[in-house]
Amino acid sequence: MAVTMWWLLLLITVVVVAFHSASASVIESTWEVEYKYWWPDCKEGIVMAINGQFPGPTIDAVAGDTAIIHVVNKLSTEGVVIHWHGIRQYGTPWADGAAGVTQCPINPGETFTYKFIVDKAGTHFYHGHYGMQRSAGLYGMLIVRSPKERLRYDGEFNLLLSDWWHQSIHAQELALSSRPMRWIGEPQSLLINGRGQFNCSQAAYFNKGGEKDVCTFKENDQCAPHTLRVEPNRVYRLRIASTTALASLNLAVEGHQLVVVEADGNYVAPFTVNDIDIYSGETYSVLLKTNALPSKKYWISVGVRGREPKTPQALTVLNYVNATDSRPSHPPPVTPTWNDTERSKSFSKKIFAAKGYPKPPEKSHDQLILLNTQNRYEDYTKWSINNVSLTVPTTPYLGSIRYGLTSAYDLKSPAKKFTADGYDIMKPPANPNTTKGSGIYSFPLGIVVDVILQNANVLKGVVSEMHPWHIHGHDFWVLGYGDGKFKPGVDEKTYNSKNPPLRNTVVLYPYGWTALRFVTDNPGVWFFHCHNEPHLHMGMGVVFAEGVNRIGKMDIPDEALGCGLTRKWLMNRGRP
Ligand SMILES: [Cu+2]
Repeated sequence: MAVTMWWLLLLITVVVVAFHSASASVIESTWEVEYKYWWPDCKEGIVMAINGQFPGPTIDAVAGDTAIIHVVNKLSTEGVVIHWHGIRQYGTPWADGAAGVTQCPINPGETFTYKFIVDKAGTHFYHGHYGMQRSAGLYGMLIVRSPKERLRYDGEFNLLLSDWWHQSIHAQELALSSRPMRWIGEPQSLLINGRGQFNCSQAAYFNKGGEKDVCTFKENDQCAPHTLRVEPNRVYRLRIASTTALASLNLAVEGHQLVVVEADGNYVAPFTVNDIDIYSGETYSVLLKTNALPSKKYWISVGVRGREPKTPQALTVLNYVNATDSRPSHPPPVTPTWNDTERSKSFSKKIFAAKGYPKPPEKSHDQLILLNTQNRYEDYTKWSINNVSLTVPTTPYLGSIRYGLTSAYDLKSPAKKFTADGYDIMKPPANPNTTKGSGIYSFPLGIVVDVILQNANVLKGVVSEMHPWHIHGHDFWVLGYGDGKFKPGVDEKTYNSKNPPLRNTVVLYPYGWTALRFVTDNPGVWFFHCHNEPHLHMGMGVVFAEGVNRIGKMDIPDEALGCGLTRKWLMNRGRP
């Protein structure tokens, strides 16, 4: 019965999309990806630039538009892909841009065309999804406007937040995959729209550094922050996205309150705060009223939460048109204490769906309880889910399933629950050894799946890290958060079934659990993983296949599958 209902909903969605596209337009561009010298934090480094720009160009579309992006790989020795974070790719799973999952990396010198419908209005972004290329700066904003915008505002700004290391991603990848693992450490700088300041502060004037540590960048420098210029007594929409590799962030605009109205492309019931927490993979829109004293300037500050911050705040300035000061005449806001987890939880728990959003289905058909652990595998450090550290295969799952190439990955699925019932999440693992694998979870279409993410202590010491989990191809309802070990049959009763927010990224707090629910309404193969770049690199993810028999009939462009066993299959196609 429930299954039929979801099919009906899916059908309606398809009809609506088809209807809308009659009036929609096409956004087409060619993007050349290459390494380039750049000064993101006033110190020379190497970034992955798109058409010579860092961050990459902003896509500005209207829901229902078709995006056609020809990605030209101008890197001399490595592949590349681009993932459209927040776009569900209904009917085009091969355009999702996850290397090894939905496509082969684009070879040096070659071009791959992403063609997909930007189905959903909201604040999104795009980024590299091969190796640690996101951390090398391969990212940009993806704004999708609603033809029926319900928010009222006078202007808007995009704030794309990231963290930056001076060590190249190649050195970082090697360090993390060495035995013993060499930790990459905390980022050197935080960037706002690709701009930060290393070893100096715009606010040194007000802290211990004094005048001598004040940044001396010039207005046109690549690291010079962009000031947000506003008029008094207006409402501005700040579209904020975090594509950090590691850092959990907190953003505040001094002297102004923020009304949170959107999260991950979904409207939320508006609530007012002095600052917001934002985890990697998340986006928010906040409304800011310019009702402060217009003759003053105000700091916008971004600082680290959740890990002991060794990285200074990123700063820029909110400037009213008639302000005259050269810089704010007071110190910037202080980022809340990094380890005040209760404060972070209370922010997460303020987020509810706006009126008019569908409630989650009442019951689920399947449940996964995914234990997140840090482990060892032959003295390598790994992150594992239910004791399997994910190794993404050479042949993309989407292609191996399409053509029935069963030797391309482990056919055995990982466990749906962690088998050792007595696992003590408060202590380092009693048996630190883990396994590696490429097995996936397979679901029929039109069912409701619950996932409970369970956190635990890391290998050593009394530490449990935060993990922002991101799903491809879907939004999920965030049903709830809890402390300690999830109690099946008991903790389900605490779920919010009334107005849980729909999101594509959710944080798993230290020593706690997070529960979410989604509907398998999108035939394809979808990554679900920790958005923390080093963690994903060390195996922290799982893969969902939905509607395997539908995948078997899909018309996947051959260009997406020119590697591994699918390449071989395509070369021999039609031959005996
Ligand atoms: Cu993680």
